[in-house]
Amino acid sequence: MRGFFITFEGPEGSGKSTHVARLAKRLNTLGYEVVIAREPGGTVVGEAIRDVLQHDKRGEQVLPETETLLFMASRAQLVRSVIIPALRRGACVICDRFADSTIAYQGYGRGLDIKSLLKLNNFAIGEAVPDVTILLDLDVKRGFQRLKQRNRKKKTSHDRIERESIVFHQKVRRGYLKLAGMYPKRFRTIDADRNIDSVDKSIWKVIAKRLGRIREE
Ligand code: T5A
Repeated sequence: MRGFFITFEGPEGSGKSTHVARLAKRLNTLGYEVVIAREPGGTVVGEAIRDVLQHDKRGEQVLPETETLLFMASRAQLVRSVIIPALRRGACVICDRFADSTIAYQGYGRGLDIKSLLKLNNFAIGEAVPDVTILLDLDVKRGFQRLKQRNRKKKTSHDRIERESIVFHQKVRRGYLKLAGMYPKRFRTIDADRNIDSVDKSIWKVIAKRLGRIREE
């Protein structure tokens, strides 16, 4: 595949959506075709799954195994109908959360078997392995402070997974850091506890280098 596949990961409120939008704008300005996707969602089927998992009252009854398979189903659909066709065209695909979210949340957070989740992920993503994964690392409480402010502005409230305990979210954060250690070539961990422009600069440094826009250090 000729394109370039970037995923953003991190705990709640770490700035993924903010930086996905900024990076997309920058790449567009430079003349790249950019496709933005998000998980769960990004397709008609995926958005329906997102509603059940996050906002629908029926989502309250979802068991961890079922939740996992729903995230995988959304992913399988997104990969084959959006991500792979875009990469084959040569586009830059930027995905707001992807397969690592399941390992962090359902694996390290909920305690499901990591090896089984990795196998399921392989089945769901096929050949769509990210070229680079930006992990925006942030203290959990700090992330929730940001979400509180954002939700107040947008008049929204926490979704089902955001309502999990702080301990759950701390396990997720630690899980991400373990993943970054397991896949050092693909992951780049960025300290997200800085102002938006500084974080943006660090992200661009990583991406520009990978795209060959600046020389290797
Ligand atoms: N999930 C997902 C699983 O459990 N398993 C899976 O396999 C998958 C794929 C998805 C949920 O599903 C779970 C994880 C999630 O719980 P979502 O609604 O898509 O949820 O939301 P998240 O991806 O979790 O995104 P968040 O809502 O947590 O926020 P972001 O995108 O990380 O943060 P963002 O950009 O909205 O920023 C939050 C606020 O902070 C400000 C922004 O302006 C915004 O107001 N901000 C900063 N403020 C100060 N300094 C900075 N550097 C800032 N950066 C951003």
